[in-house]
Amino acid sequence: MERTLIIVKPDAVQRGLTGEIIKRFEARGLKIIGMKLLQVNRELAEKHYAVHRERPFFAGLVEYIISAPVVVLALEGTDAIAAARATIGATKPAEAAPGSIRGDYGLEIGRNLVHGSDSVENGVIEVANFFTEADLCGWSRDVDRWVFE
Ligand code: IDP
Ligand code: MG
Repeated sequence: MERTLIIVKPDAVQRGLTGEIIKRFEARGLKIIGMKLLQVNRELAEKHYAVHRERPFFAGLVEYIISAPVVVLALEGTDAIAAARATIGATKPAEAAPGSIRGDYGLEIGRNLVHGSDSVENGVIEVANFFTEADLCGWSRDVDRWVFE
């Protein structure tokens, strides 16, 4: 089972799309093992996006992510990383496929609604950046045998 960190970014929360976005991951079969609303502080934002530190958009990206509350989720499932990223869509919303979150709700790269981890290793690291093990709930879902073979 892979783990991925999903962030419903400030623009999505402000636009009232939180439920719509969570619904898509949940309906896909990904299991929510952690979820909270928080306003990210600068230190955590810079840590989360450390890989982009040298990029010209880094300062604006940090300002965006700390500007208002986000909802973070830890999701678990078979191929959770690839499945979640496909559900999210391409980084540039204008290029994201219709049916994906960014393809249905976004226009600009700087307001692309949602984050999803990009590798198994980063999924583990990013979940740990936002959740303690005690925050996570390793529950047994009754429908799991109808989702996981
Ligand atoms: P991803 O979110 O699809 O994984 P990344 O390349 O990891 O995309 O970039 C992280 C985030 O940084 C993007 O989701 C977007 O919010 C922001 N970003 C990336 N490139 C640009 C850009 O050229 N201008 C403004 N923001 C950008
Ligand atoms: Mg990324």
